[in-house]
Amino acid sequence: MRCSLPGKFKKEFQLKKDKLYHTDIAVVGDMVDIKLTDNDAGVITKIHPRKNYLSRKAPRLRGASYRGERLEQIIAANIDNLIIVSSIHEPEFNNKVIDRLLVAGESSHLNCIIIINKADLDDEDEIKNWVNLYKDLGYQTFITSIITKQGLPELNETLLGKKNIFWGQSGVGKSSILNCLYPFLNLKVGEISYYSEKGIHTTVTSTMIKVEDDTFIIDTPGIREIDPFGIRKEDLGHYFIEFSEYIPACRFNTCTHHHEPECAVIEAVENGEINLHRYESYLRILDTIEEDIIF
Ligand SMILES: Nc1nc2c(ncn2[C@@H]2O[C@H](COP(=O)(O)OP(=O)(O)O)[C@@H](O)[C@H]2O)c(=O)[nH]1
Ligand SMILES: [Mg+2]
Ligand SMILES: [Zn+2]
Repeated sequence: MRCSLPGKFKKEFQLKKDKLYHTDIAVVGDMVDIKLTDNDAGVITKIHPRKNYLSRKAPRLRGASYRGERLEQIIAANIDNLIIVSSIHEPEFNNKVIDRLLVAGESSHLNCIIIINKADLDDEDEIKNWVNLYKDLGYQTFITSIITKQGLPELNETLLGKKNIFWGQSGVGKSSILNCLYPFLNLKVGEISYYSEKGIHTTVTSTMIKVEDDTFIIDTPGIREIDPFGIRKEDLGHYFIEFSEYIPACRFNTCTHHHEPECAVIEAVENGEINLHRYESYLRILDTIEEDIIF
């Protein structure tokens, strides 16, 4: 139902420890109360508290002056599954993108599921080691193909009765997979999200679609990057789920597992208990967290 959002909801800011955060007022997935103004239109009167939400640092706009404050952009709320979609080739498999999305999902308390698509392009079973890595970590991991239909029935089962948000690089096959599962969606395939020369992408809002009773899909067209919001350096390790058991044994409780002496995480990497690729992803993300964020 088409609803308007009264002005009083529109400009809300939240003050947390001396810093201002913009809060997106009503987002995809929010539960709201509405008042009917017509047979098929209404006004939002209340937005209910969120069970969880997925957010990212708002992209920097050219010429905008940020005086230290960080803007949080909420993408969707009250989600069950974050479906991280990747492909074996075209585009080439990229574990660092998966790990970054896992951090976003873990820090937002979502159930993370990994899809590795385009299995039909994997002649040599190159992907096996990656699949085993994520399965061993405990993530449900599907290898799929829209050509052979491999993995799709199992994926379908997993989505049932849940609110599922699909995320991944452009071209990995998100729309194609959704079309296979739910042909009536008729999503456009092969659409490259548009970026202007200045690197600012056009605003495309995500939408939530009911595909079966109690089963919902959120597609995120045009949103390419996710830079997790509000994670401190010393907390990042907790979102690499296999690090958690080692972290308490680090000498310093603010250990960032980077250079500190007697770091149990680094030890576990050195003796092969933590996968080196995962640790490299960790270091890469750690490097992008700014020191001066105070929460
Ligand atoms: N070989 C192969 N190609 C696929 C598969 N899934 C999608 N594609 C192709 O990959 C391209 C991008 O797909 P699309 O669904 O638009 O990706 P999206 O950007 O993630 O939504 C299209 O040309 C699809 O036909 C697959 O399983 N195997
Ligand atoms: Mg698409
Ligand atoms: Zn450490």
